[in-house]
Amino acid sequence: MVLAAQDPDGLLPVLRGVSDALGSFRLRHGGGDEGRRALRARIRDYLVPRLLDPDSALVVAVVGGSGSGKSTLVNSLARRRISASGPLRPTTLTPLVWTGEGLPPTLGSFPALVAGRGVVADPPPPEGLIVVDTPPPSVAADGERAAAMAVLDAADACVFVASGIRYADAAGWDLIDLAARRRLPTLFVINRLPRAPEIQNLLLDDFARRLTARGVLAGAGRGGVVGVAEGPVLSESGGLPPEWVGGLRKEIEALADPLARRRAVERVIGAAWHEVRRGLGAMRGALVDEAVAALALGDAVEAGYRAVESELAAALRGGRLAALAAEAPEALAAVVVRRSSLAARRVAAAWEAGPAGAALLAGRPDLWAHAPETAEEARTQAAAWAAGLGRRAAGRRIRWRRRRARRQAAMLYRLALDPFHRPEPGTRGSGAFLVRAAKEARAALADSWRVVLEADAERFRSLIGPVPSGTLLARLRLAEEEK
Ligand SMILES: Nc1nc2c(ncn2[C@@H]2O[C@H](COP(=O)(O)OP(=O)(O)O)[C@@H](O)[C@H]2O)c(=O)[nH]1
Ligand SMILES: [Mg+2]
Repeated sequence: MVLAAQDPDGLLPVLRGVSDALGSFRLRHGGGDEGRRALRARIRDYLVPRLLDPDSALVVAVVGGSGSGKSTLVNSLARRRISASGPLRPTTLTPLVWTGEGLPPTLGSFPALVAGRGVVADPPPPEGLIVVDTPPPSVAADGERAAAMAVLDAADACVFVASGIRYADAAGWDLIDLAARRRLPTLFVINRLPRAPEIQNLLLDDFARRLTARGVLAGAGRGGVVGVAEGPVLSESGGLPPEWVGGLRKEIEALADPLARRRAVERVIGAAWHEVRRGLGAMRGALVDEAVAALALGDAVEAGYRAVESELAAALRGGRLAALAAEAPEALAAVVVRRSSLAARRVAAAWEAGPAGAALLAGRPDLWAHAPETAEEARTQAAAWAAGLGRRAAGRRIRWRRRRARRQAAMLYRLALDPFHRPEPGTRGSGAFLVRAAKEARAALADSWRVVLEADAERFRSLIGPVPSGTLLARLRLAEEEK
């Protein structure tokens, strides 16, 4: 992917657009949000800054298990105690950047580093390199992700340090696999080897064999694997005497050779590019799954609440709620509150049947009943409806005396809830007018109940969130990809 490295002017806007698109949605229902975040981070935190400045120093992440001697080796190379090392574990709690040219932009997502904590410039590191000492994999940077993995995500090369006695432990394979997936030039160090050369050779050969079997060691043999014998740690530098790490220093300095460095960066950019392209394909698929899941969840909400709305309106029209005619408006509120619970239960039952819905319901027993604020909303609506009856009953005869108006409103209340009730003969005012007004009042009551139910449904809708659009799908494409 040399091409990618040579045409940043054309690529950068495309990559930034894709990164923005990736940041504009969440995969809440179909899964894959971790992948979305990782893909965005790869573009924003590695590809874009690296393409902007492909010739800046190579960022070398020093990673490995706790107590393998990473910090001691970094101090040995610096010949000064720049990184705390010690028997208490873990000693290194945050990444330490040893750099002669400030913080590289690829490490810009570490707030502490950006604030200048953990950045060392004196003495300068080997020319062309920025060396980053990392905490062991058990130390998280943000949330659950290991800080060492996060540094490795930002690096251009890797030094993996294993302890001479524990190199065969499973610990660290995640780091090794990530470095291999990113195609980072990687130097494998077995540290603290026994002094006897024949045992050293045995261990180095065995380690190389294991790495080759896992497919993470380029080429056969021991190229890329370096041993460092257990030596005396000097109290003033916190590292081994310089001659103990001569071999390691040579290997690390070889990474800094300008030609090798450029080739390495191109290779890593190429791998990132490939990963982004493949990741975007997967992301488009995940987005379609997300849309399908969101639509299905939304359908269940519409079906649940709409059905209850129309059942309730039909009951009112059919006189099945006639008993309410003798009750106060609070009883009208109670009816719609109970129906809200019924609708909520229907939605929850439908959601529970699928994984996306079940995930949204988890830990939310409240979703099986009406929302707490629905009772208040129902009371407000019922009171407003009842208060509006006087005006309806009066029609144009607004000059009625107050007592008469109250009587007419009460009649309308009764008629609206009990459509088959007929005013007694002799009631003043036109019977036909009252029947018409009652029909309108019924419609208004059904409308107010719909408002209450819709408000109750809102919490389900907001849990679903927006349904991804087709436009978004189109934005998750690199321009050069075939449509
Ligand atoms: N004697 C001796 N001790 C070492 C050597 N390498 C590391 N240690 C000790 O092992 C402990 C852990 O080392 P450290 O560099 O903090 O490990 P890290 O967790 O990988 O950074 C410290 O007490 C070091 O002094 C070595 O080559 N010789
Ligand atoms: Mg350390």
